[in-house]
This record gives sequence, C-alpha cells and structure tokens, in this order.
Amino acid sequence: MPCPEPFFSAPGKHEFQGRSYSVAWSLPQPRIAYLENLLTADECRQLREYALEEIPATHQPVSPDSGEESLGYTGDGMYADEARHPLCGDIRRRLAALMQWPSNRCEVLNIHRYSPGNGFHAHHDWFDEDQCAAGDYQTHEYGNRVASVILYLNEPEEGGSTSFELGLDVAPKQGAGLFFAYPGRDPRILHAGSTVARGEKWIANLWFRERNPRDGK
Ligand SMILES: O=C(O)CCC(=O)C(=O)O
Repeated sequence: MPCPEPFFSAPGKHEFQGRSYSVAWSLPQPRIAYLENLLTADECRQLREYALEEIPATHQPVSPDSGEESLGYTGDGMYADEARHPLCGDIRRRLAALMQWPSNRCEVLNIHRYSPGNGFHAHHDWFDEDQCAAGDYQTHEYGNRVASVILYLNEPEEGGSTSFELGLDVAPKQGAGLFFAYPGRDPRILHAGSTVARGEKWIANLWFRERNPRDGK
C-alpha cells in the first residue's frame, strides 16, 4: 500500500526545496523517523500564539463532547483555520511535499497544549473498523489515516515524552517532528503522550489520509 515517506532517511543533514533538515534517527519497521528543524523557533511561537487565541482562556479538556477525554486525551486543542492563519496551510503543504504525499490528503493541523498533569493514554491514530464503516471523521471520503507527524512546538520542563509500546521514548525537541506510518492499521505503532510533570507541552499533529475524493479529477 503506498504511504507517506520522508524524502530522505539517512541520519544527518539534508536539503529539500531550499530548506535544511536533519534526521536524528530512523527505524525501517515499523516506519518511524525523528526529523529536526521541520519548523523554525519563530514558526513554533506563531502556532502557539495562534492556538492561544482559539483555546478558551479557562482550562477545558479537549473536545468535552467527543468522548476523547475518556481515551485519556487531556489538555486543550483546536484544529487550525488556514484562512485565518495561512502559515498553518504553508506548513501542511511543505510537510506533505517532504513526505511525498499530496497535500490535499492531509488534515489541517491540530494544535494541542498539555499542562502539568495532562497526557494521552496509549492509542492508535487510525480509525477502527466500526468508525470506518460508519463513515466517522469523513472516512468514506478520505479513507483512514495512514501516517502522522507530531510537531513539537516547545519543550516541557519535565515529562511529556511520546512513548511507543515497542520500547521507544521520544523527548520533545522544539521544531522537530516525529513521523510514523501505519498502513493497514499497523498495531505496532501504539503510542502515548506521557504525563507532563512540569511546564507546558505544545504539539501540532499532521495526519495523512489514504485519499482525497477529488484525486484524479
Ligand atoms: O503528545 C504526544 O506526544 C502524542 C500525541 C498523540 O499521539 C496524538 O495527538 O495523537
């Protein structure tokens, strides 16, 4: 099954479309890669500030009506409105190109703030069979998620790693992105956001879908 894949994977520095990136490390199976310099410090700041305008000032669990909190996803989150903040669309298109995937098969950025005590229990980013059968999350139109990039917009003071059940614990580095692919609902990619002990943790998720209904039109 075709899947997003970074343009380069050897550890070290690479150039792509006039920007420099580094691969800190990369695993072939399941496909996981930690890429640095995906965002500048200024872009990270702009995304955090934009999200703060949208996130209610009072502390709210993410999507209180969606049941996501019962999955252990706590903190505050929002989906980017690219018309209001065009940088979010620029980043989506830039990362889609880097991952060699059509940008119209990527969801808009999902920005999330974890405060101390917040985290996300072990989960998969893909939608299960029942969700796909019901067409939840526009799965009838766009298919399932097949890959993710978690962009780290800052570094928490303590805690807040992204932790994979297969034994990987990834510390957030500002501007870096953790790419992982899971075509066909690969169960090995079970992961969690460890509880933030001190400071805040900010991420932006970019999720890649199988298709776009306008493909080929
Ligand atoms: O916060 C993290 O490190 C993981 C986030 C995550 O898995 C998600 O938002 O789906």
